[in-house]
Amino acid sequence: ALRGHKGWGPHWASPEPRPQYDVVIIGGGGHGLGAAYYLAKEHGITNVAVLEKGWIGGGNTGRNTTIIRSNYLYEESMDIYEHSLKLWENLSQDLNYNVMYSPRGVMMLSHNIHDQQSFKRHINANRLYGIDNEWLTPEQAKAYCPPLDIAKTARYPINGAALQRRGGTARHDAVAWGYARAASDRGVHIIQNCEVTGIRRDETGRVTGVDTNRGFIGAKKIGISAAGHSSVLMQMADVRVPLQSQPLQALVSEPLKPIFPCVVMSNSVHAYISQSDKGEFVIGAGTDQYNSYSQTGGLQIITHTLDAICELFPMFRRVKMMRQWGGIVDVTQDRSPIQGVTPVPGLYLNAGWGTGGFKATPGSANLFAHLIARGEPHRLAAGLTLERFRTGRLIDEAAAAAVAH
Ligand code: FAD
Ligand code: PYC
Repeated sequence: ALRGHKGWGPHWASPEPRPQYDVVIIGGGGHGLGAAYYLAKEHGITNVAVLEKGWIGGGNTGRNTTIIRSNYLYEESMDIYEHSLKLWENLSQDLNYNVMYSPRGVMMLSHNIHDQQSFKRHINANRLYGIDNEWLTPEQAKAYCPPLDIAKTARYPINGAALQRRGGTARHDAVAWGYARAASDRGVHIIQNCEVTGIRRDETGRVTGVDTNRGFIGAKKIGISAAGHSSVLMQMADVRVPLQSQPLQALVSEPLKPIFPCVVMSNSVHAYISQSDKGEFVIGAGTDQYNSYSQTGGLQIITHTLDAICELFPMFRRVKMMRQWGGIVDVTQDRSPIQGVTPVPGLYLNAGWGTGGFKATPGSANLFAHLIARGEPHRLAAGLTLERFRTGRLIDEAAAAAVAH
C-alpha cells in the first residue's frame, strides 16, 4: 500500500551543529524533544539544539509500555501528572501528528486488604483534587476487563480494583517523532549520533558548552534530559545526584484479535498488560534488583511476570511471546522526579522519572521549557527540585509508581 506514497520528505531536518546555541538539550527522548518544542512555541527561543547520542526515541521513550495515568498520591505529583494528562488529550492536534492517545482506562488490581486501603487512599486524594479515580468490586472489574479471572480460588485472588477511566496508552515513537517534527519546523536543530562527553564551564563556574563526538558545541544554557544516564552527565559537571540506574524490561506477544479493552496493572504480583493496535500484548515487569547500564535485564524477572499474567488471565497461557527488551531507568529514593536548577549556573536537570516518565512526557517537557527559559521552576513543578533531598521533605510515591522496584 505504501508504494503509492512518493516524495515524502524527512519529518525533521538534520543540520550540521552550529558553533553556539542559546540552549542545548542533552537527550533526544520525548522529554528533551518536547522541551525544545515548548521552548520554541511558548517562549520564542528557537536557537536550540537537541543532542542525541543514538537515534531519537531510541531510549526509554521507544522502549516503554506507554501507560498513561495521573492517579498519584501527593499534590506535587498530581499537579504535574494531571497537567500532563490534560496535554495528552490534545497533543495530536497540537503537534498535527497522531500520537494515538487512547484513554481506554487503567485498572490497578487489589489483591489484599493492604492494597485495598492503599488504593482507597489514592482514590480519595485524587477525587478531592478533581482527578477521576474510582473503586470497583471484582465483578465490576471483570465487566470492564472480561479476560480477568476473579475466582476466589485463583492463585492471586482479587478483592477489587482502582480504575482511572481517563488513563490509557499512546504510540511511544510517534511522540518522539511528533515533537521532533514540530520542533524542527520552528527552527530547533535535532542532531542525532552526537554523544555529549563533557560539560565545559568558565572561571565563574557557569556553563559554556559541551564536548561531543562531533566537537565542541557552545551553549548559554544546558538542559539534561537523559533518563538512565542523568547521573553520568551530571558527573561531567562535578555534581552527584541521588539517582540509581536499573534495567526495566518489557515484552510483546504474537498479535491476536482485539480481546483486551483496557490497561491492567498489578503491583502486588508485578505485571502490567495492554493490547497494542497491532494486536500484540504489551507486558511489563518490575525493575531488576541491581544497578546496571545493560539494556537486557535478567530472564528471571520476565519469567516471574509471565507466571503472574498466566495466573491473572488463564486464557492467555498458550500465547507465544515474540520480543523482549530493556531500558535503563533513573530511580530516586522517593520514586518522584527531579526537575530544577542545579548548583552549576546555566545547568538545568530533568531526571528521576524512573519507571513512570512516559505518561509525564508532555507535562514534564512543558514545565522543563519554562524552567530553562525563566531560570526558575513553574508553580506546578516547584516541589520537585533537588532541594528536597537536602531538607528531607521527600514525596514518597512508591505505591503510586505501581512498578516493583
Ligand atoms: P529517554 O527516552 O531515555 O531519552 C533520553 C535520551 O538521552 C536517550 O535517547 C539517550 O540515548 C540520550 N542520552 C543519554 N546519554 C547521552 C549523552 N551522553 N549524549 C547524548 N544523548 C544521551 N513510563 C510510563 O509512564 N508508563 C509506562 O508504561 C512505562 N513503562 C516503561 C517500561 C519500560 C520497559 C521502561 C524501560 C520504561 C518505562 N517507563 C514508563 C518509563 C519511561 O519510559 C521513561 O520515564 C521516559 O520515557 C523517559 O523519557 P526521557 O525522554 O526522559 O528519556
Ligand atoms: O508508571 O504507569 C506506570 C508504569 C507502568 C509500567 C511501567 N510504568
